[in-house]
Amino acid sequence: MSHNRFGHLFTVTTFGESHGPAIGCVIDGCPPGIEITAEEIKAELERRATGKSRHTSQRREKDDVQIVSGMFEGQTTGTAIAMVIENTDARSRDYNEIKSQFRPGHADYTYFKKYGVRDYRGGGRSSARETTMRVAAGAIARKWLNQEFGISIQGWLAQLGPHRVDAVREWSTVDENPFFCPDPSMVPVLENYMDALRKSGDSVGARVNVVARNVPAGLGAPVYGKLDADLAAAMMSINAAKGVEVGAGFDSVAQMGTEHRDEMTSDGFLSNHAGGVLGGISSGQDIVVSTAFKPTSSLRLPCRGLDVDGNEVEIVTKGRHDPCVGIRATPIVEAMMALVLMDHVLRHRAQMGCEAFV
Ligand code: EPS
Repeated sequence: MSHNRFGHLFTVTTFGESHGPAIGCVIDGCPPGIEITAEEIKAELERRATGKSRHTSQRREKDDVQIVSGMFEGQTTGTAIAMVIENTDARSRDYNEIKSQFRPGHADYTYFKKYGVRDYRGGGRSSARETTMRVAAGAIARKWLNQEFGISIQGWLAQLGPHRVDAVREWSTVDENPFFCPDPSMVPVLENYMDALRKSGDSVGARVNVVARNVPAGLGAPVYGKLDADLAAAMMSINAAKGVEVGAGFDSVAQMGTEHRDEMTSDGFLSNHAGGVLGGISSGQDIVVSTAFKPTSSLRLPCRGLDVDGNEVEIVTKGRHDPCVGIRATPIVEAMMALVLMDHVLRHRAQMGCEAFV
């Protein structure tokens, strides 16, 4: 069983818990010769990290990544890459009172039902802390995809609670505000909304979109290796993900065939309702994926719940929680897009040989 491993040829195995000594990953199948430094990986990690604004968890992790294998003189060697990050700011005492309680809406309950063991410290393995390593591995995949194919991957916040970001106004603003919002005029609205939300003690959901450009046609395979199925699985594996759409997604339900089909001309496709995937195989169009994140379930507002013995108890969660986990999800969906594409490029080459992309 390999439930902590992602991918087929470019595989990423993550390990570690939120309050354990360290988290880490092992990447197997990475091509040699990718020039990448710990600083470049750190730059990606910084985008996802907690404590970067008042709108996220105030836990302060340095996220100093140690590359302990698979790199020599600044490049990947082709052998297993191992990366480790120490946890330096875990505060397990915040969780003492819910040691034997299940937070409603949280994985506490199902982990216990499955394993019969309760690692109450910061959510243990179910913590979003694990996504750090996806971003670290994604940084390597991204770099290679860009070098080999000019593939670029860009995520953005498309909705936060009731506030929809209707249009991408300026890509450059995505990394200039704490929300990854592509519309600068929305940022003050989101700031005010989040300030009020934080004071109320409640949490809210969000939608994060991602687009991959310059993806060659041909990635993905019938019938259980569909690119869109793998993308959906990858996004759904992110903590708090509750829904994924590819292209027009659920809007397809109300569309007519004449509207949905992406007509083709010698100049290319006339629309992209398919989101860049036809029959599970990339078409060469932009790949567009949207992911819904539920509201954070760790709340200081009391609620009814159960303890491990089945007693009804009032539950109050302390600690440094994100009022909206979706705010930090943009770098994570980008990383998952990169990991899926990297794996599929290698799979396509493995089957189709050197001429795979002619
Ligand atoms: C998280 C709960 C919080 C967040 C954590 C994710 O953990 P703690 O209560 O220990 O501060 O800070 O996020 C991170 C540490 C991170 O690096 O993303 C959760 O339950 O998912």
